[in-house]
Amino acid sequence: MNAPLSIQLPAEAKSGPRAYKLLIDGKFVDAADGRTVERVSPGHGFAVSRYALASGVDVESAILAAHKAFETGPWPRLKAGERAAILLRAADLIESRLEEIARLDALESGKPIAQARGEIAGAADIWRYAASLARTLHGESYSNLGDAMLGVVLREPVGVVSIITPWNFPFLIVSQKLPFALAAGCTAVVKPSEMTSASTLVLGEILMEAGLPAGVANIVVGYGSDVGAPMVNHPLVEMVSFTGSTRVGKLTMATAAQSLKKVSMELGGKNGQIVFPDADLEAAADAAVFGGFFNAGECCNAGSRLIVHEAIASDFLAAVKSLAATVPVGDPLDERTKVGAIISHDHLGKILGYLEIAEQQGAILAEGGKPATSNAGDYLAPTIVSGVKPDMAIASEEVFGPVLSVLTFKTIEEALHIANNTPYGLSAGVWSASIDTCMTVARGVRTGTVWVNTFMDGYPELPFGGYKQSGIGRELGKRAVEDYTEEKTIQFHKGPRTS
Ligand code: TXE
Repeated sequence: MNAPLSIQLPAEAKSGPRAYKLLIDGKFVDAADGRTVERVSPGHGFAVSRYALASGVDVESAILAAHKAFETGPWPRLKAGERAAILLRAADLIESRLEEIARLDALESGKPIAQARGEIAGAADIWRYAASLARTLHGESYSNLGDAMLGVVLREPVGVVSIITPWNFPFLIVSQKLPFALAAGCTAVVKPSEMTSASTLVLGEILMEAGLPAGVANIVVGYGSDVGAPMVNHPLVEMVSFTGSTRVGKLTMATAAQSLKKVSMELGGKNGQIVFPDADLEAAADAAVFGGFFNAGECCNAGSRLIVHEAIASDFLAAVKSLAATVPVGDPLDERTKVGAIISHDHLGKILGYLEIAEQQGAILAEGGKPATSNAGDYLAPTIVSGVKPDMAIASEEVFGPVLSVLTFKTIEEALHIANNTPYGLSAGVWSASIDTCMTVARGVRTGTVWVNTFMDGYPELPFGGYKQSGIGRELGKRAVEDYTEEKTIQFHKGPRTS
């Protein structure tokens, strides 16, 4: 990064932070102890939102409201079509407020506005998909157990679900969880990241307007220790759906295990794009840059490792470097921006720490690596680290920043070994014109998703989740609603018992 960035302060900077309340039992309320917290836009440096800050008392109220709505409210008892109608209304309302929600996510997380719009449109599509699954969710019947027996397997909603989400895709990730829980007939308490809660609170407004009954979805804002932990601990919560770091995921799972709750975990990733000499190298270079720097690399699915055949490594790296140097970095609200602000100053420090260690271990800073000076916020241009060896920290740990590590391989076996040599198993990509090569890699990597001659596409129909320490369970896909259900076996017996 050479020239200092000049960031324009948007109109919101003059009007002062917009205030948000918690959503508990159908009402927007202040925190019981009246506390609030402000979110300063990481890209602009002004207070954009002021949220009511929940504590254990508010979590208790929210869980009791969700429990009451589940036990005695209409939601789990509605016809699936009636639940679906509300989810579809919510999707329409999301679209009607798309610009507002996208702007909030861009301001609070520092992501580019054009990208944020795509995420909100994608989220609306997921709400519609979940509505369709509400209507197709069904159990099974067994009439092959003899004349005296009819076996029926019901799919019942699991109960109250705690949903905990991170800051990198504030609106999209809650939309990968909540509509499916609601479609199944569950009720929920949602905790967005304390850094990016506004768009989830707008979702609360949308759900109320769409006609969701009181207490079915409650939203509390707060820190992991005061708000997240009691949401996981509480005896009335039956399931925890968590997206975030592998470290907190493990903690959360250990707590949930105390009362044997169901868990769904979407955690970190250290995903490799493997490039063979016979690939469309122009498309592969473009995907390397997109995969490495999308959402400033603050992305569990980031293609943070480029694993290139040594025969083309030098030319390919040159192509990737020159493309990376053209990526527009800067003001998240500028329509041209592709890489916005880093989520926080502390996080930037963590990213730079990884770069320092990589250089100490012998890797080469081939591109970027120096934070941009700006009049507001922390920015880091696309950074490429070459000469990375599989045993270096940067080859296996999640940096969560705009940093692409380049490794080389000689044989397909070696490429697979490198790709699999991390504790994570979220996704991978392979670039080759040979069907045999693509199939060998696709079958050989231990990841929940493999992209063949593409990278980071997503569809509501396709399951998403990780092998190994990238998580437990899958989101999206036709079984996403089933995750929020229990199976109940009923045996109807006719006549006298014989055994
Ligand atoms: O995640 P956390 P953060 C990774 C990434 C990033 C790091 C930290 O490496 O640098 O995680 O991000 C709540 N009980 N990913 O701080 O800490 C917390 O308040 C219950 C990977 O956002 O895991 C937030 O709502 N909840 C990831 C959520 O958990 C707790 C996406 C996630 O927080 C809690 C984001 C506790 N004890 C970050 N402590 C991905 N793979 O997409 C915290 N929380």
